[in-house]
Amino acid sequence: MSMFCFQCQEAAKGVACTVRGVCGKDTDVANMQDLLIYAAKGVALHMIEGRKHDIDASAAAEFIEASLFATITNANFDHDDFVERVNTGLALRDALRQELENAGADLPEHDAAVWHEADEAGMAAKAMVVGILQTENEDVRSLRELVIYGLKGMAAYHSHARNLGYNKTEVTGFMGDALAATLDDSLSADELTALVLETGKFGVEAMALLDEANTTSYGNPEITEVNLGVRSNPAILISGHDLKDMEQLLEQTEGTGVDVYTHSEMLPANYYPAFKKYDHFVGNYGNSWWKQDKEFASFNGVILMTTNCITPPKKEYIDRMYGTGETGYPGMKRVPVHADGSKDFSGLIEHAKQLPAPTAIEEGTLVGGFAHNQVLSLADKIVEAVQGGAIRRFFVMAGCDGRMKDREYYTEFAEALPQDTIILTAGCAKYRYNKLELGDIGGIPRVLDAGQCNDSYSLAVVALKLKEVLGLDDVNELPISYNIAWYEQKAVIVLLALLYLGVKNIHLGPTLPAFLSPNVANVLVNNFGISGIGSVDEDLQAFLG
Ligand code: SF4
Ligand code: SF3
Repeated sequence: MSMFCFQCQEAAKGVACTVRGVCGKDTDVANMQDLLIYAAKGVALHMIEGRKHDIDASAAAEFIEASLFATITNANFDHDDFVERVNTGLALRDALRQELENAGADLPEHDAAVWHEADEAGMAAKAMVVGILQTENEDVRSLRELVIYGLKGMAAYHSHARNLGYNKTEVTGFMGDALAATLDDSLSADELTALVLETGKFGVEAMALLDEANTTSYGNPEITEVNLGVRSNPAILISGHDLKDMEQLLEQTEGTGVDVYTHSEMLPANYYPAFKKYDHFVGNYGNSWWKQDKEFASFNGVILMTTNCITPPKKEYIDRMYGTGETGYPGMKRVPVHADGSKDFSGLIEHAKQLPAPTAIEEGTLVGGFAHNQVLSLADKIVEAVQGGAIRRFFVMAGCDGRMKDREYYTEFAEALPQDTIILTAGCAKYRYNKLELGDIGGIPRVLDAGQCNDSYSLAVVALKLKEVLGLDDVNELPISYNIAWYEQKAVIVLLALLYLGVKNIHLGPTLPAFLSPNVANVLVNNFGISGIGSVDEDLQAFLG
């Protein structure tokens, strides 16, 4: 058995993981993930046909979204869960097919629309012939996968919005259309390139929807000093990106004597008015996802994963780890869900009460909460600082963190930036420099954290607003440079969204995606000025002249 996965920045040797994922994903899981994406494509073909006959597509859309999300890097490592998901998809596809037949519609003929396997061995064999390498032309393969990875990020963001009651059928419809388009051998490279850009357009829509969902539900993030130390109560550590889970956890832990802390991408929950009001919400514990082996161990209490990134849990703490949403890991417990979709954290609370309080690993505070509303309330001050020369340039350093040594570049780059520059950040990339003492410019901190990776949208809103206030014609005339770090597929949709918004000359690191063929990489270089990173000195020189 072999596998082929090159969807993240840590793809083995910068090419692909073929024996076992650097992330810890094994061959069986990788192949079953491929089969799930294939099942989702089959559902998509029927969804498209069904639309012409007014057949309800909501279950199909939800399945496609969940499948894309569950296969994102570091979300789900549970082989049996993927087998079950594939079977659910086939049942859904066949039910839709029956409805199409009843309506006298055309029935999709592609293999993805009709295949069946009787057992797991057959499914494993099928998985081997529907993966990425089935597309022989490397440029077509590259463009198809670029679309699919963008869709994975889009699905994650739309799913968080959906959990808050926000659902945009244009976005979910596009996910189905684009996924089905990756099966279409008649599409030219130019047509697929156009589809890549359209994916960016819908990425903007998904992120705008999630921004609306988050801020309407929980208020606008505001400047906040987040505590990094610990208290002496037993506690639950919540990680991932889902704010609806955060809300329910805070509600259910209130008054129980169990404290709540955030880890990694949940840090920005500290910035929301609706969450800050809870006294038992203590602050943030630890750093970005890849340090969880040490930090989950020393946290001592219960750990709740709402989304990626999970690293293979150590035996010291897997028995106190719980997953929800699309997450999965063999041996990790699941949070029970009530019939109305609400979650039952009572078991986690009782479990936490049996466990010791967290061991302190840091103290002090860190400041964040600079999403668009907060930044725009400081707009006058910022514009004055830009026009008066106190702020020379902004550096967008959003995106992901990862365990590779060459990511030290981002800490060094942040340290080397001159004092009259400001870093705009979002996503777990920030952990490379958010605890450095970088000072402020006239009271404006030099690192402005907008929030999670999806809140990179906030940075785009700020850029567009600054363009308007400064009376510029083009967003690229702003004194903003982009030095973005990527790891998984949410960063792919953020990148495609920025390209759609017309942002040029983005530097992407620490390495360019393995899934970009040389020709596709050339298209991005020639049309959008995308480049990789060099040494800190060379790059500073290039950015600042
Ligand atoms: Fe490798 Fe990344 Fe795929 Fe994991 S997600 S198997 S590390 S390319
Ligand atoms: Fe981080 Fe996984 Fe991407 Fe949401 S938690 S940014 S890597």
